[in-house]
Order: sequence, then C-alpha cells, then structure tokens
Amino acid sequence: MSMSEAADRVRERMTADNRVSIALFGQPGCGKSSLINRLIGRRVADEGVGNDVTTARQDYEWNGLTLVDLPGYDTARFPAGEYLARFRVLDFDLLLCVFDGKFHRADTDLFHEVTARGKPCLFVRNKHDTLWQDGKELAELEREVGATVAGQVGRAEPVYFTSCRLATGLGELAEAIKDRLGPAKRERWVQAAKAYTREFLGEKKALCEQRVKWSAVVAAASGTVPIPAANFAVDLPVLLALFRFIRETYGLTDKALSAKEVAVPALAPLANSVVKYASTEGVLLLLKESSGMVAAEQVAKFVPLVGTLVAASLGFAIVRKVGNMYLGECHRLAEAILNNHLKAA
Ligand SMILES: Nc1nc2c(ncn2[C@@H]2O[C@H](COP(=O)(O)OP(=O)(O)OP(=O)(O)O)[C@@H](O)[C@H]2O)c(=O)[nH]1
Ligand SMILES: [Mg+2]
Repeated sequence: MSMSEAADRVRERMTADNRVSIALFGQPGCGKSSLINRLIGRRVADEGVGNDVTTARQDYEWNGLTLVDLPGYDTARFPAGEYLARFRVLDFDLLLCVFDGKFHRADTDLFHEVTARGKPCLFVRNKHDTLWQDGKELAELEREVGATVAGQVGRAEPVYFTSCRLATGLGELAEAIKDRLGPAKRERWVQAAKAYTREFLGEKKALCEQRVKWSAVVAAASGTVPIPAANFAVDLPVLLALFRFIRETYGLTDKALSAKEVAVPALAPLANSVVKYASTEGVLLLLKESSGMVAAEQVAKFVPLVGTLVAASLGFAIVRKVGNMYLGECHRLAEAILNNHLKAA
C-alpha cells in the first residue's frame, strides 16, 4: 500500500460516522437533565426546571454524542405506537430508564415496548443519596429496588444506582453504556463521556494514542508546510486538529480548566502547558523543542533515502513524537484532576 492509500484509509476512519444517540426517559424530576450533564461533564441541560408537561423531545449534542430527554410516557396522550413513531424512539442506540423514589408502571410499559423491538435499555435509580430508611441497611434497600424492577418487568434486570448530587455510580453507568454499544460507537462514547474512573481515563488514552498514529500517517502523506523554526516541513493543521481532539477527549477545554476544582495552584503549570501548546505558536514551540532530536534519530535511520521520502518519514516521526508528548501532558493533568476528585469523594 502506498503512503497516500494508507492516508486515505486513515482519513476515512477518522471521519467515520459513528455518532452515538442515547435517550433518557422517566418521571418528571427524577434527574434526567442532571444525568445528561454529569455523563458528559458539562452543563448542557437545564436542571430543576420542572416542565412536566413537556411534549417535545429535547436533544443535546456534544462531541458526536446526542443525548435526548424524552417526555414522559403517557398512554392517554400518546398510544404506544404513536409515542415510538413521534419521538423516533427506535432510532436510538440505547435508552436509559431513569427513576428516583417510586418505580412507575408507565416506565415499565415503555421499557417493554423498546426491548421488544431490540433496543437495549438500562435501569438507573438516580438520587441514590436519598435512599435511606431508618433501621435498614443501604444494601437491603438496594435489593428491594432491584426486586421491584424485576417484579414489574418480569425478569431480573441490573439496576445502576447513581447520585448526581454526590457524583457516585456514574463510572459504573458509563461503563455499562459502553458495553452495550458496537465497536465504532464505543470509541465515540469513550471519547465524549466524562471519565469517573482511572480505567475509563486509560481507555481515553488508548483512543488518543491511536489518533496520534493516524495523524502521523496523514501528515506523512500530505503536502507539507515548511516550518520556519525547523529545517523540514510538517502538516500544521493536522497537528492542531490532533491536539484539539486530545484536549476534547480529556475534557480539558478552556472552560473546564478554569473551573474551581481544576484551578488549584498545584495543577497550574500543567494546565498552562496544555493550553499553551494547543495554539499555533505553542505547536511551533513544541516542534522546535523536539525537532532536533527527532531529525537526528530519523536521518540516521533513513540515510540511503533522499528527498521527499525522507521528508515524509520525518513528518511521520515528528507528528508521532510531538503528539505523544502532548498526549502525555493532557493525560497527566486529567489524572491529577480525577485523583483530586476521587480523594474528595
Ligand atoms: N438529592 C439529589 N437530587 C438530585 C439528584 N439528581 C437530580 N437532583 C435534583 O432533582 C431535581 C430535578 O432534576 P432534573 O435533572 O431537572 O430532573 P428531570 O428528570 O430532568 O426533570 P424534568 O425535566 O422536569 O422532567 C433538581 O432539583 C436536581 O437538582 C440526585 O442524584 N440527588
Ligand atoms: Mg429535564
């Protein structure tokens, strides 16, 4: 395979349409909007608005992910078939049935409707922090919830216990969602969902490593742009897009980095370099810092080759090196933020 064929294939995978769409349904006020915000780690949905008469679906988009707030299932207003068609329920990859105190018949009915049509559906008992009864252990109360769900749906179903208030149970839910998706969509989920565990952060890292490699192939094959700071050419837009991908995958946007739990003095130097290197000037600086090293390693390896082939190989090596350096910084910062969060919990 030639360099440009390899690059075409990689570009195809990089732009593959692997959008993930997940719908949440459940009684008003059970925390659907809060869950949407928690799962993606940014506030896109209004919480606590109490619009229990909503008759339209609400879509929220983030990084190739569509999260949908469905209106309550109400057989009087929408007979079963009509509800499914009206809200295009069968187009979703996955549904989450969310409840808090009581588990409602209407939710069970919708669950049956969607699972009968082959759509995976997970049960989420939100507001776990309010699950309390004098004289009863938490584990016993959880078992009772499980038994209620099993009794109503007619078979044992796992129940995911979450608290949006305390940010607990979200890692398990994110993992369960991932397991229900096909391989391409799973990648998209790993990219867009917030990491609540070190394992999930590790999966984000693997995804970014793959992206670094792909970007290196594309850069190697592309018409390159000479870099004044170095004596070779590199595809700058490819590098900038790669850095953006890495930052977004780790949720290290400018806004996120200014949040109070992130803006602690100990993390400031790391956060600063993550921001600095994502700009054109920053990339040039990083290139300058690392180019001498890479060029020397590569030229030694490719001595018999001349001209464009050397340049292309250098492009590959440099994007890989600089990409992995940036990835390392982002991973360290995200890990430090997560560790702080886990310690505080
Ligand atoms: N204690 C506690 N309160 C929560 C939790 N999740 C959400 N809430 C609160 O419950 C209220 C309703 O939350 P929403 O996220 O707006 O619920 P919703 O299901 O989107 O409600 P509608 O859009 O009205 O159907 C808000 O006041 C939230 O702050 C939780 O895990 N624990
Ligand atoms: Mg809502």
